[in-house]
Amino acid sequence: MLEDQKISELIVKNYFEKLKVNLSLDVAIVGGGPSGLVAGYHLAKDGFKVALFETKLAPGGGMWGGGMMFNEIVVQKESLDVLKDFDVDIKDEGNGYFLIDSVQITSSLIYKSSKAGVKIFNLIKVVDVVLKDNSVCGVVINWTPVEYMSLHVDPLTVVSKKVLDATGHPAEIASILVKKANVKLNTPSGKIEGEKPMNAELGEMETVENTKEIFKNFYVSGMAANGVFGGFRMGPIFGGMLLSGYKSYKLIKEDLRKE
Ligand code: 48F
Repeated sequence: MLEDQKISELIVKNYFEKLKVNLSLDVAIVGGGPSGLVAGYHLAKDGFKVALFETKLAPGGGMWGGGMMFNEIVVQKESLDVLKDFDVDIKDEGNGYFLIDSVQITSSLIYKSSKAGVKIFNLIKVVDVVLKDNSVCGVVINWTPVEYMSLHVDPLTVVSKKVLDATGHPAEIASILVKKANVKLNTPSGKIEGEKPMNAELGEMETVENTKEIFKNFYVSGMAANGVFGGFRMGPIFGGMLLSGYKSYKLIKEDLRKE
């Protein structure tokens, strides 16, 4: 016989165990778009303790919708190596352009990163960072509905050796850091430079170049990196996002191993 109470008990017990274990991390990833998911996948595969916080119900960020809701994405040949781990069908359209079903790749990134060991917490918004001795050492989280409804409810803290801002166009966490602590980032002006208009060629290059540690223990990837460094946007071509996620993984791994 199925007991209604037992079903609830199992969910509550397991969720709170998972949350408790993940209140202290090697890497906290903010945002479940393509760059955050690729970074998380590799970090978890290497044995680091990684959690990813996604404010929406479904992780995946801007990848589900392809271009203007046409659910196909374009990638360039430079990103094919990163795609090998994700087992997706890739259609060669010639001249270095490749096409992938956006639902297939997005679901694969989520599935594979979860299987690799990334603990994904959806419906949780990162609302602040923990700042101590001039370095970032954690994130501050709250339920998304609490934030949407502007309820006066205090958040909780997750400590983390490294934090990755993979929040896409708004570069939300870097913006919070500058706004609240007036810190100097590792950018030309020391502030958020602001995203430039569309230029796929430059945007794709820049998103990888701009993937960096911009403050002690605090990294940016994907469109957040271009937002912070003043790079161009690139629209529905996603190779740069995957490569940026991979670069952030390598940077964070090297820094964690040095410590
Ligand atoms: O925007 P998003 O997909 O990030 P990305 O990895 O990729 C960008 C592309 O999708 C696209 C593009 C490339 O052609 O221009 O835009 O840089 O995913 C960012 C995720 O972060 C979540 C947000 O809901 C989205 O799923 N997010 C944003 N702010 C927060 C957050 C926050 N404060 N806390 C938790 N999640």
